[in-house]
Amino acid sequence: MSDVPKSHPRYLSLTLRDTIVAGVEKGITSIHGLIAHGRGEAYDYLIGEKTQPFAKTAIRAAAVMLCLAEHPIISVNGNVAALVPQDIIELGQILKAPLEVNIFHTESGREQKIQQHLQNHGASDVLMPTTEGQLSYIDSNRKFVHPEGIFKADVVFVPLEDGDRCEALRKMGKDVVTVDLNPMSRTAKHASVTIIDNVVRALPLLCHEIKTLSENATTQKTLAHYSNEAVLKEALQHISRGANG
Ligand code: PTJ
Repeated sequence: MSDVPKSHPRYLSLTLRDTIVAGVEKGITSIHGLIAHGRGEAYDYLIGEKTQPFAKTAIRAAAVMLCLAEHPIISVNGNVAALVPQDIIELGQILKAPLEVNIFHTESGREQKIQQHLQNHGASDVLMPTTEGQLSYIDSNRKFVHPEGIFKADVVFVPLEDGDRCEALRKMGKDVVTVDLNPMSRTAKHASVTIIDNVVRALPLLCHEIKTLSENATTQKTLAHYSNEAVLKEALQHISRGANG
């Protein structure tokens, strides 16, 4: 870890950078993940580095969608494994859903390192990509999935996605819940529910929302009234108000 003093005005953002750099050093995060993180930082800056109302609306819908799923699955890439290992494991435990390692940039041994990293943090059920399960409409490494995981799932939680798989999953009739700071990304536009927030803030809130839901009886009304398009529009309006204000 670097020696950023706690008094630094950008302490949180700088420690997150340390975390993602450590992910690369451990071999779980791709070097490309640093670029993706930088892009995320820029959008986070624009949304005010806080969970905004449009994200809260999406978190509520995401909680309901994941709770109502018959076979929910949580897809984990190199950035997510580095930034939020504990929260992603907790989400799996609350939903009783397995985690599945699925990465875009193929690097020898990285999938196994992510699996091991999650297990070191206490995960018991971590599925791995296979050649038996393959997604249609996609040519990248992300097409290799587990037959009992992403292949079979009706709802896929895919934070920090690069777009191609989100579209493929939707074409295959699956619902996709994503977390993406960029409201203009292909993933944000194609997902069923897009949480425009930093994954480090959104995941604890999502876990809390699901716990509260299970205590109160899950309601389909939230989903019936949810519009992902409206959420994306609100996020863009929020960004442009900031830029103009
Ligand atoms: O481990 P791999 O090989 O699967 O690679 C993972 C990355 C993230 C590198 C890969 O999926 C990729 O290249 O993604 P993109 O196309 O850069 O898209 C990532 C999206 O996540 C961008 O829209 C970023 O703005 C957004 N993002 C980055 N960091 C965060 C984020 N969204 C939420 N929270 C973040 N911390």
